[in-house]
Amino acid sequence: MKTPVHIAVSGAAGQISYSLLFRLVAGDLFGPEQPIILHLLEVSQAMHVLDGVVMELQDCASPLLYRIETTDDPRTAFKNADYVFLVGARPRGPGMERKDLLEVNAEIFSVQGKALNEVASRKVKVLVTGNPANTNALIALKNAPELGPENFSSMSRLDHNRAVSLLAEKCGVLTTDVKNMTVWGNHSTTQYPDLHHAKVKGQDALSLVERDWFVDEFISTVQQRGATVIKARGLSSAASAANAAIDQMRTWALDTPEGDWVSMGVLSDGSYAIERDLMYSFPVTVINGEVSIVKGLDISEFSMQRMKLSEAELKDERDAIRHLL
Ligand code: NAX
Repeated sequence: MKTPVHIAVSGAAGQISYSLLFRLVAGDLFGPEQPIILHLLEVSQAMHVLDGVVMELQDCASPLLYRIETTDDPRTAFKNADYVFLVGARPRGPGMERKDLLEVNAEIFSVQGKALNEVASRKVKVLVTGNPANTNALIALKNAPELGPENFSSMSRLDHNRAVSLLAEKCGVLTTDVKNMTVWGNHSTTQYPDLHHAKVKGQDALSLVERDWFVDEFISTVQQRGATVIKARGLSSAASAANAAIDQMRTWALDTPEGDWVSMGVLSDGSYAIERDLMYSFPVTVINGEVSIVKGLDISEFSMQRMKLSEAELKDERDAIRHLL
C-alpha cells in the first residue's frame, strides 16, 4: 500500500460533503490503492452533525480510510494537508445583500488562507467550491503568501460537465466523444459556456448544431442549470457538485488527457485580455500537475463580449472585498 494522503474538507457536515466524503472513502479520487486520512472542518455548532457523518464513514469499513480527524479549527484541519476541498461557506440569509454575503465569506476565506499558509503541505492543492467560489479562492490565495497561485483553483468543473453533457445529448453521442469544452469566467450566471473550440468525435461542435441553439438555448441552459436544479429539488446541486470536485481535483493531480483540456478557475495571467489578479475560469491543460492556460485560441467578438461581462462581475466582487486581499 502507498503512504496515505491527507485530504481536508471544510463544510464537512453539509450536503455536498455528504456525497463527497463517501466518494473519497470509496477511492474515487485516486483509486483503490491510495489510502487516505480525512481532516474534517466544520463550525462548532455543526460538530454534532459531523459526528453522525463520521459514524457513517466508519460504518463503510473502507480499507482505504486510515483515520478521520474532526475539528472546528482551520489550523488543525489543514496541518500537512496535501489536498484541500474548501466546500463550507455561509449561504445567503434573509435580508442579506450580495455585498454582505461577499464580506462574510471573505472573512472565512481569509482566515482559512492564513491557516493554509502556516500549516499545509507546500505542494497543497486547494480547490474552492464554496460560493462565491472564484472570489473566495482569490481571498484564500492572497492570504497565503508563502503558497502560490499554483496551489489554488476555483471550481468550474460542474459548469464544464453540464456543458459537456448537454452538447453530448444534443448530438446523440457519449460525453467521452466531446472534447475541448470551455467555460469562461465566473461560477455564476455570467459564465460563458463556449462551443467555438469544442469538438464532437473530432468535428467542430458548431458545424453540428444550429447557431440559434447555441446562442439561445445552450448558453442560458448551462448558466441557469444550478437554479433549475434548485427549483426541481428544493435544494442546490450536491451529488453533481461533489462529483465535479472529485473530477477537478483528479485532473489537477493526474493531468489532462492528450489533446483535451478542461475548464478551471485559475489566477488570470492576462491571457485573452482578462485582467490579472482575478480567479477566472479558463481552458487549461495539466501536465505533471502543472496547470497552463490554453493560449492562442481565436476569440470572436460575440465571445469576447460575454467573457468581458463575466470579468466585470468578478472585478465588482473583488472591489467589494479588496480590504481583505
Ligand atoms: P450546506 O449549507 O449544506 O453546507 C455548508 C456547510 O459549511 C455547513 O455544514 C456549514 O456549517 C459549513 N460551514 C460554514 N462556514 C464554515 C466555516 N467557516 N468553516 C467550516 N465549515 C463551514 O451547503 P452545500 O450545499 O454543501 O454547498 C456548499 C457550498 O458550495 C455553498 O457555498 C454553495 O453555494 C456552493 N456550491 C458551489 C458550486 C460550484 O460549482 N462552485 C456548485 C454547488 C454549490 O452550490
